[in-house]
Amino acid sequence: HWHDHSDAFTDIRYQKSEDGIAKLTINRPEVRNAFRPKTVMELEQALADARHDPHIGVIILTGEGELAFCSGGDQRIRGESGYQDEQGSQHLNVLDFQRQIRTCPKPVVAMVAGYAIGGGHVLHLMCDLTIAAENARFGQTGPKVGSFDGGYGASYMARIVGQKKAREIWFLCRQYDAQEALDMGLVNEVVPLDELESETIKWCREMLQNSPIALRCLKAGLNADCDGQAGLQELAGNATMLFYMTEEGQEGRNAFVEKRAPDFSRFKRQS
Ligand code: 1HA
Repeated sequence: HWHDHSDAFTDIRYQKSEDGIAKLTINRPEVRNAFRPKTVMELEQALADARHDPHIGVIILTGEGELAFCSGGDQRIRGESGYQDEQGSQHLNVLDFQRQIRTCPKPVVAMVAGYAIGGGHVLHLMCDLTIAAENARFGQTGPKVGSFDGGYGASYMARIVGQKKAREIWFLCRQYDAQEALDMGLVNEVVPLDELESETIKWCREMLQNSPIALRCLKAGLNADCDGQAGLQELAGNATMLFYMTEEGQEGRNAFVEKRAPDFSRFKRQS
């Protein structure tokens, strides 16, 4: 079912299906799929590829194995100002990847078995949908390990679970099981572990049946409610794309290229 495109990668696996699904798998099970800067750079590269591949309609983000989706930043290589790469520079580059998920015009689905913890929990939050296995466990650890994500990790979490619950999750650093996550609206569905991938693919295929432009405009509209000017940019970008697809929009370009005055008179003024 999956074609492999992982050759350039060490920390992730990148696969595509014939029917339009891309799958990004964090592949560091020995550290519960914690990410280092290289992991994040590879995820960014794969997600950019999936976004720009016209055959891909939906993207799955997951972790290797049954024990973890992702346990956040690799604490072994955390330096004084970020997570250290192989050249010694320090990064918090997962924030860029969060925005990349957010602004990807195709749905991104988190497929969670085991732990989605810390920065790994925020990654599942950023995804449009989350399908969880019964063994999934969710939570933040920042205040325990000397970190916090006050960006989307706080404000968008509160949009999902509400202010009281978001403060509980961050201030107490408890872990929540799959059923509790479902009750909070943190995940869309809980399934037995051995059905996790088939159920996730079923959800993906249902979305693949629907209008891609409708899905991308809805994602932009749902984002715009929380994302201020960046959200409006995304929404307006879709409006521009649709305008470019009209004869009225194309008349402006044609007139310029043909070095004549544009004639918009044949286009109806919509009421
Ligand atoms: O907050 C941010 C950011 C905020 C703003 C901007 C950027 C950010 C970027 C990142 C982050 C963060 O992610 S901070 C939060 C970092 N993550 C954590 O605090 C979670 C740490 N891990 C755990 O709590 C637990 O390991 C676990 C609940 C995920 C799993 O527990 P379990 O099943 O009991 O396994 P455990 O024995 O703890 O772990 C297995 C192995 O994986 C251990 O290594 P070993 O003793 O076998 O050599 C463990 O050390 C390793 N491991 C697990 N998580 C991490 C890790 N190694 C490095 N980093 C990890 N995050």
